[in-house]
Amino acid sequence: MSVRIQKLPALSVFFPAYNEAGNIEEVVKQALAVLPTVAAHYEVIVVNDGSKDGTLQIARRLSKKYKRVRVANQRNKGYGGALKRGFKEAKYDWIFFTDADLQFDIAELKKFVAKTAENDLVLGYRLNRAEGMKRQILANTLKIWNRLLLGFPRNIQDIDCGFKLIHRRVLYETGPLLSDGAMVSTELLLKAYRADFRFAQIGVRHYQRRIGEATGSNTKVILKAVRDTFRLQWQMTKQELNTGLSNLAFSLRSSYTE
Ligand SMILES: Nc1nc2c(ncn2[C@@H]2O[C@H](COP(=O)(O)OP(=O)(O)O)[C@@H](O)[C@H]2O)c(=O)[nH]1
Ligand SMILES: [Mg+2]
Repeated sequence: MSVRIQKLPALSVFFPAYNEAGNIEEVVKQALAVLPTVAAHYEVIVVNDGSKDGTLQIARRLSKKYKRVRVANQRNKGYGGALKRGFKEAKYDWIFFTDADLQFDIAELKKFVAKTAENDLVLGYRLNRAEGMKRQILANTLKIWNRLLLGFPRNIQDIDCGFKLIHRRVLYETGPLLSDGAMVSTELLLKAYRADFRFAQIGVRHYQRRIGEATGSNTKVILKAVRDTFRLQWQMTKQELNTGLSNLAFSLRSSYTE
């Protein structure tokens, strides 16, 4: 029988935020309303990724008003850079992150927490994708690209869904993440998958972005993602070569001493 967890002892939540002045307050409030129902202790971190609008000022004001909210500020590094900062700042074992643009409903986190007893990662997949044609074509191209170039597993349904609950042990194992851009999700999941971590997938609703601008599919972001794929592929090949070589050295050494 599977165990349904209702409340985690502690949970870190962070939001990667780039120019989300019109959304950040509502997102944080949504989190503060849901979190007491899913965790005994929690913290909320807004990772301001070099926003050019008033995101930082609003986040700072919220952090003064709510003691569980804090701000991590950095110059703009991209989605991956923002995730890395969030992981570094998070102090609890379970870490949840989602986008700061109100495209998801944080209340859906309850279903995710229920799966934590037997998993290391609980991954959202979008039941509907509230985005334009261009974006969907891009997403499908990226999916094929990931499969061909990196051997990405077919059974992970939605790599880029910005709604993930992860145990810290996964991050120790996957080592320092290489990608500062959008490829970070591919890198994280691929490494976790190869390290045999247990994962569950849950469908979540996706809502239209009402305020602010989605920059996830602009040319700069795409070019960075392409470059990161090659870097990732090279890094993983190197890692495999190293393991292969040390295994070989080990078997040579043991046959020598036998
Ligand atoms: N595009 C973009 N998003 C960032 C960056 N840094 C953090 N983010 C956040 O990453 C999340 C996803 O970005 P978004 O543009 O909505 O991507 P999309 O929903 O995939 O189109 C949002 O919460 C952004 O605020 C960045 O440099 N670029
Ligand atoms: Mg978005």
